[in-house]
Parts: sequence; C-alpha cells; structure tokens
Amino acid sequence: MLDLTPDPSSLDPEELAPPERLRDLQLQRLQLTVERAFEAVPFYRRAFTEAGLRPQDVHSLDDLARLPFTTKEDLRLSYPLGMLAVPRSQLLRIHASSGTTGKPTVVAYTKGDLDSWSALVARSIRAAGGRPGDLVHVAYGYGLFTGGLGAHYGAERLGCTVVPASGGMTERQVTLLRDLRADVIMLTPSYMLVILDEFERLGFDPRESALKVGILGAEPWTEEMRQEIEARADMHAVDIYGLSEVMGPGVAQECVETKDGLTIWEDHFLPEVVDPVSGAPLPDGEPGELVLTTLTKEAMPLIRYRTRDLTRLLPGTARTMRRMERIRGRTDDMIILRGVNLFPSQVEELVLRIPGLSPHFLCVLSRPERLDEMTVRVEARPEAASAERRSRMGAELSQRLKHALGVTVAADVIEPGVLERSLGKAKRVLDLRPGTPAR
Ligand code: DLL
Repeated sequence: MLDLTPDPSSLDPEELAPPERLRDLQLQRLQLTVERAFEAVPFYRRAFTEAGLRPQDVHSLDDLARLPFTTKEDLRLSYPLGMLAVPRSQLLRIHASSGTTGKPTVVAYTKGDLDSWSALVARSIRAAGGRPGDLVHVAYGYGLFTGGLGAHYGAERLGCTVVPASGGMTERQVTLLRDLRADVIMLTPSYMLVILDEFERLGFDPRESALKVGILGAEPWTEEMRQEIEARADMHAVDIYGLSEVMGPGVAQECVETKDGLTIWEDHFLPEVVDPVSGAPLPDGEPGELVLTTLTKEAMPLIRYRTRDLTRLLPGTARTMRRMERIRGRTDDMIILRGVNLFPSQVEELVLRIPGLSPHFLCVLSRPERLDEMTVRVEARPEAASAERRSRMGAELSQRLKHALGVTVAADVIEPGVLERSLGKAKRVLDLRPGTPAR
C-alpha cells in the first residue's frame, strides 16, 4: 500500500500546536461557549443556576468537571429547536439523528458551523491520506443523516472531486468506482463489505480499483475488520468518528501514518472520559464514556455531552492532540447476557479470527425459558460453506466465545448471502426476548 503520510506543511497549524498553546486556546473558547450558552439557552441558564455556577466561575480547564452534563434526554425534551443559541433565521442547515423510536434529535448549523465542519472533515480526509485533486466517492447516506453531506462538503473543501453516490444501488457503486477510478471512498465499514462482495460477484478484483484509502465510520468496527478490508481492497482503511448532536463526521480521525486510534480535533471539541454510572471524571488511559464539549459551535453549543460511546483517551502521536481508542460500543448497545456484559464488536473480533467465517453476523437474543440465550448467526465464506465445515466452525466459534466472554453462546454458521445487508449502519443485534423494545 502507498505511503500516504501528509506533508507537515500541508497541515493546519493547530494540528501540531504545542500542548500549552492548545490548552490556552481551549480555555479561551470554553469560556466563550459557556458564556454564550448561559446567555442564550434557557436550558443552560437553568442548569448552571441549579448548580450554583456562573460563567465567570470557569477559570481553568479543570473547572470543566464542575459544569453540568447534557444528555440525549435533555435534547429530546427540547425538541425540536429548544437548544438554539441563535435565532432560527440564522440557521443554514438542519440535520437529524436517527431515533429508532419516536422523534428524531434535531441539530442545526449556522454559516460559521458549516464552515468549521467542512474544515474539520477536510482535515480528517487529509489525515486519512486524501489529497486535493483526489476523486472521493461518498457512499454515506445523503439526507438528514450527517454522513453524506458532512463528507461531501469536507471533500470539496479539501479540493477533491466528489461523487455523491449515497448508499444503495450497489452494482452501480461498483461501476462508478471502476469507471471513475475513485482514490478515496467514504462509507460505513459494513457497507464497504457489501461493495467488496459485489465487486467479486460481478467478477472484478477490488484490488484492481484505484482506491488508496477508505474512510470508514459511523458504527463500531474492529482491527480484524480493518485487516479484512485492507487485504481485499488493497487500500488503507482508517476510522472516522463523529455524532450529529456534536457536529457529524469529523470530530476525530485516525491518521493513516500511525493507525493507532483517532486524533480528536481538540481545538474544536474538549474530550473527557467519565465513569458511565457515576459520571465521575476518569484520568486519561482509563476506559469509560466519552463526554464532549463543543468549543466553536454557534447554533447549538453543547456542554459536557454524554455520548454513551465507550473508549479511553491516549496521548498524541502523529499529532499533538490527544487520541481516543477505537469505540468499542455504546452503553446502550451493550448486551447483558446472564450477568456478563458484552459488545457485538467482541463477537466480530472472534468471528474474523476463524478463516472460513465471513464478517456477516448477527447476535440473536432470546429467552426460551427463564434464562436469556444468545446465538451468533454468522455466514460461512463461499469456499468454506459445506455442511460439515460449517458445523465444525460453529463448534469452534462457540468454544472461543465461551473462552473469551466467560458465558455460553451458541453459534449457528449459515450459508453465504442469507443475512440482510446494510446500506448504512449494520444491525448487529436482534432481540427476541419478550418485552424488549427493538434496538
Ligand atoms: O454516525 C456521524 C458519522 C457519519 C460519523 C459518518 C462517521 C462517519 P449519528 O448518526 O448521530 O452520527 O451517530 C453517532 O455513531 O455516537 C457512535 O455510537 C457511532 N459512531 C460514529 N462513528 C463511529 C466510529 C454519525 N468511528 C453515533 N466507531 C456515535 C464507532 C461510531 N462508532
């Protein structure tokens, strides 16, 4: 694979700013954000007053821990636009995050917000190995989801040629990728797999495409999945993170030269990791829930937003800003099976270590009697699909799951092509237990 390390002179000066300078900038921006939120957003004025705080009480970054949290529930209660810090007429765009039930969470952007967002996605694409002049194929969904339009404007900002393919019509995606010779592809890792399968179904070798890097995110994925995708496409695969409430894609990006977790663009977002149950701040290096404070957002500043994403903070490597480890899962995606906590990403890791198993799997939860049970339904790879081989691989997977997770999990290895494919975020859990709402 090509060496795509960016030339240091092409980076934004903030990317290499000495930590003290970054801290000064963060404090200055935090103070401004807190002041504006207090003045303009009734929710924050109330929360601060209840906590006995005024904006002037923020003297250092350590004071962050004294500020109240903002939760998804707070955003829900202020539906649709109750968290705005600017008049509605100053908004240029609205997106919404997919709620599985009920009302979506609406998020809004001023001209300044769209400008910072494009700049951060441009920075992310460059960190991933994209360059001005590259052809970028965007297969994240366009629409209320922030993936498509977020990637699109960032790629244009960097000076790339954008193909706004959106998700779906997979055969046409392959045609466009081959004929236009895209250098960069942006989509969810699970949809990348669908496209790779489609290449092969059509009799083409994806390694012969011009793709040099895939910028994959919007859902958890694993190191094992990276290896699978890199080998099958002969391209780099790097991780991009973001969430609509805070902005969209481009909050953090993995640098292609190190591939060691995601650099958080700390000049725009102040990260913390807290204990998911007590909310107590944890030192860098400890695993817990990521909490983000926006430092430059105008329309909807968020203070200490509880992302529910689980990770840990690590020191900077390719950049001076801190990194976060790849997201392992969300607190609300955690499966609790007979008292053992586990995430679909752990299952993915184990599945992909068995050569004849494909990355297409689903965790099925049921309660046949009084106890919960889980079956991992996973497709065999076409070359390993005989009944005898499938049954052997099932026994092996079940044994490995038991060993790694400490709980008995059944494995059902099925024929290729049976499970539903996703065009965006993959559905990894099917919960058939009585009384459990759909995820
Ligand atoms: O998924 C924004 C996005 C689009 C990120 C394209 C990256 C690429 P939401 O739909 O609001 O926004 O979902 C946000 O998705 O809280 C995480 O749980 C999950 N997520 C996003 N990126 C990653 C990632 C977009 N790289 C939620 N790894 C977040 C794991 C991710 N989970």
